[in-house]
Amino acid sequence: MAEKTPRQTAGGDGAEEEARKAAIAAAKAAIRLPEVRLVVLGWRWPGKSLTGNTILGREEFRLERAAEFCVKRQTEVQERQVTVVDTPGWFSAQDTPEEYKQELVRGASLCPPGPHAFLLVIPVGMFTEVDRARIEEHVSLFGERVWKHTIVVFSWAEVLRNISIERYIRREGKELQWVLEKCKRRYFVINNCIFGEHPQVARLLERVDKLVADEGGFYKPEEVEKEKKPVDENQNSAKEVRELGARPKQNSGLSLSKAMEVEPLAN
Ligand SMILES: Nc1nc2c(ncn2[C@@H]2O[C@H](COP(=O)(O)OP(=O)(O)O)[C@@H](O)[C@H]2O)c(=O)[nH]1
Ligand SMILES: [Mg+2]
Repeated sequence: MAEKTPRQTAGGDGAEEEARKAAIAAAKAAIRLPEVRLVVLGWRWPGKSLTGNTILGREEFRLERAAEFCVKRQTEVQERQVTVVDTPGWFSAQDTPEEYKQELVRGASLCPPGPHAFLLVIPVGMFTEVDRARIEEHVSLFGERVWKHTIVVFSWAEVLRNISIERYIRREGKELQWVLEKCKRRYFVINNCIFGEHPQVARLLERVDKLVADEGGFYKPEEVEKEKKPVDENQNSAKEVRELGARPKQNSGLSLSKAMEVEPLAN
């Protein structure tokens, strides 16, 4: 470590300022979180739980259509303590009962002091205005700041076959673009057909490092509570718990092909 000499401090010229900026940039680039806390979001059945398993490298989350509660799991991944909170998600084609919304929001407080990133899992396929609106409705339950900590994770990417993810995004149009713009075009293509040792998990965790460096920390659930109006308990009169026979979100007409490795993008 170079010591600061009196000459350097007294100077205050452009060179010193440049050096200071370079040091900050280097420190930012070198951030490697020893502990990573993630919350997985999305509608039901796009592959949230499987994405959680891919990240943890173990079958920690059950793949169930009628999940009702958030589940937290922790393990060491590449010398980091990684926590994943899997959430039940929302219904793609019907209203989400208030109880489920509250459970969704609870997910963020399950990994104190707060998640570094929310992984919004979107299956590659047809993406409609309804999908966009439902993402907006449910992600916004965490407050506007949640977008600063959100990374879109594309699942079912093997259906793309020879189409690049960039082309897919362009082709899907403004609804999907809207979601990507909300999270500063942070996205990652995960291959859930690959289980175990694979560089994709390290790359995803590096994305989280970068997000934390860029956005200056993690998402704090309590700050968002202040930002939002308190939930009116009286609104929640419909106490009956509806049957959770959620159907899978229909994927696009793109046919499922042999699994291919989809490299995460360098952006
Ligand atoms: N081929 C393929 N199947 C997937 C992918 N992601 C999830 N699945 C399957 O889709 C179904 C739903 O996955 P799950 O993780 O339980 O969805 P969740 O409801 O969002 O948690 C399961 O049968 C998974 O095996 C993927 O990327 N590719
Ligand atoms: Mg699940």
